[in-house]
Amino acid sequence: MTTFFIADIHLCAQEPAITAGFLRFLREDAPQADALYILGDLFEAWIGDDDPQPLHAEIAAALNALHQQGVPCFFIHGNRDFLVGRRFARDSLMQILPDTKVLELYGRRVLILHGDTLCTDDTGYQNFRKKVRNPLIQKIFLALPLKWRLAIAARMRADSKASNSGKSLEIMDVNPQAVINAMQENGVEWMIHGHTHRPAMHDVPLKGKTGHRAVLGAWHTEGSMITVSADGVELVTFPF
Ligand code: OKV
Ligand code: MN
Repeated sequence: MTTFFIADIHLCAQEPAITAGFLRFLREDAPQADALYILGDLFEAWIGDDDPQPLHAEIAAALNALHQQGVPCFFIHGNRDFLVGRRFARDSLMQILPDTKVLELYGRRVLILHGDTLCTDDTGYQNFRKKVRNPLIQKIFLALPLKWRLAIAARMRADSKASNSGKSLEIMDVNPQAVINAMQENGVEWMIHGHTHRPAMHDVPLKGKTGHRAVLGAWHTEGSMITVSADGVELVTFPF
């Protein structure tokens, strides 16, 4: 009786070792879980469900196969794959959740989210987010020909790489008050998120008690997950 959480796999055609590691995880590890939650940035980029990349169909098929084995899969959008939509959800059988969600797991209330909304000190990113998360702007972008979307996205990634190189590590991490606010608004003592690529377990000072923040690692050279069971919450790394 264990629920698995992962995030920041950042799948892309240029990183076949990560893809192979993720497919092995879905085949060999994930079938043991009660449910699998993917907390964003499953893909390095996403410009619409109509992108004909073979990688996308391969991942949809593998997630679909996990569902057929009785393991439901849930997905929260990340800052990179926020355009993953209904068609990919249908093909993969994963259920797309809202950006924040409170789970009741083995008697524990757990807030789950990608984590980018907690990085409130990065005002440049939060301004970018407001624009690309606007439903009207998304509708217009998705109506463009695939070739235009590919070109726009490549340009945006190149620009972002250039601007991030000037940002400090503190700006890119979560804001401690944003963490406290999110936990108190949702009445939880546990939070699980990814995004920062800083896997760790943190204590959070809440009114009268200590909360806990579990942070997932990115899948660079090994896998990272958080398991939740009646016994507790654990951060686990494993080779591809
Ligand atoms: C994802 C990020 C590129 C960060 C563009 C409207 C707009 C969506 C989009 C294009 C880019 C996602 C979808 C990508 C995340 C970047 C660069 C920085 C910090 C529009 C809606 F504005 F053009 F109309 N995009 N892609 N970045 O390449 O996957 O998260 S992406
Ligand atoms: Mn992210």
